[in-house]
Amino acid sequence: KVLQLTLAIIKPDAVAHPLMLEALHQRILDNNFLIVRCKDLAWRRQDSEKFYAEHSGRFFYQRLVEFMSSGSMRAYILAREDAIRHWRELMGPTKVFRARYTSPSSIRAQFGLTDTRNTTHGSDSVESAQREISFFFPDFCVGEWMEKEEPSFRS
Ligand code: DAT
Ligand code: MG
Repeated sequence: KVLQLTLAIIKPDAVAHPLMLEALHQRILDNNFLIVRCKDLAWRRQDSEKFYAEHSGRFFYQRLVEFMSSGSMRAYILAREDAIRHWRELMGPTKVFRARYTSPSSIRAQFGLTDTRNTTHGSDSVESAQREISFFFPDFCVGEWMEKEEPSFRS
């Protein structure tokens, strides 16, 4: 099994509630993800616009950009076999009400407030994972990490 990295974010709606943040952190550990990097940060509006540039023009873009720069969030680099797919599965569908119907035990079903305030983010492909990891952790070098930190991981 091949180790894969993904970028996960706990969004401002969840970080604002310490117990929710704690529950989500635990959820990551309980699902066999290795936490490679973790940091708390807040975006300026322009960071938010840049990160979500692919959605500019969509009806929810302004709302999304404003929300994502409204408070602290927590970003993770997570490692696991098939990490991208597993994390997205754990999050559930983008839309909270769909999540509640189709994946009631998913993070977005349990904690999401609205389709925009939906608790977490996860990369959706190998390419976006690479882009998003360097967006948040510009100094992170996967080769160096493999070599120096000798990750042993569960799968
Ligand atoms: P995902 O976060 O599941 O990858 P996405 O990339 O399509 O979903 O959209 C990015 C974020 O934009 C999403 O997490 C919340 C917001 N969003 C997407 N679709 C929306 C909608 N129909 N209404 C409100 N917000 C939406
Ligand atoms: Mg997306």
